[in-house]
Amino acid sequence: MRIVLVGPPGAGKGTQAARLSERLDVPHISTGDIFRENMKNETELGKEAQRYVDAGDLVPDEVTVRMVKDRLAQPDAAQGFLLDGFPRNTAQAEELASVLADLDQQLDAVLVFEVDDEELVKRLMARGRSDDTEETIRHRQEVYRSETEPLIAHYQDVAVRVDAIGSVDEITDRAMDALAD
Ligand code: B4P
Repeated sequence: MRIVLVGPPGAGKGTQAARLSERLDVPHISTGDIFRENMKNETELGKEAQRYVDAGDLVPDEVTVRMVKDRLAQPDAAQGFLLDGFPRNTAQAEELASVLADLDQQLDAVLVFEVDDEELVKRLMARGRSDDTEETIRHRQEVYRSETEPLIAHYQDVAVRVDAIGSVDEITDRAMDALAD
């Protein structure tokens, strides 16, 4: 299966992607995790990404797309993948479409996680990652509304909405049900 997870920051994409990738036996590819790993190890990519992640801005498409193309070229992604946090704007979606077209592949589903803003702030403040300050969270929400939300219409043929409020187990079950439909 080739699946994309879309949702505002704190919607639980990372939480659910880890569980879904295990159930579906496909690799979990999180652009946020790859950036954080590179920032921790102070690689060139990490240094390039740091200021954008800290500010809650999107890392430039050129950097992000190159990174995702490299990851998708690895053998474990040949039979399927769960993309968590990519694409995050229409330019990235077009790049992904062109990579998949070259391989004669297509997306099976785009899961859209829905959570209201107040619940998102509550979750992220409780987590307390370095980019989880109230100001940065609000900014990431704005970036989501302007850059990422238009993807839902872009993917209307394969998009499925998932109510992402409830227990982690309930949401996994809803996502699995949505994929089975
Ligand atoms: P991401 O790593 O994608 O982070 P996120 O959207 O904030 O988090 P996510 O939705 O995965 O929430 P999580 O499961 O952790 O992005 C971080 C930054 O990286 C971006 O701001 C940007 O700078 C950069 N970036 C990433 N991808 C990019 C791209 N494609 N292009 C450009 N830049 C990019 O859950 C959040 C919290 O909620 C956790 O504490 C969790 O325990 C809790 N939670 C989860 N499910 C819950 C539930 N059901 N109930 C209560 N709490 C729950």
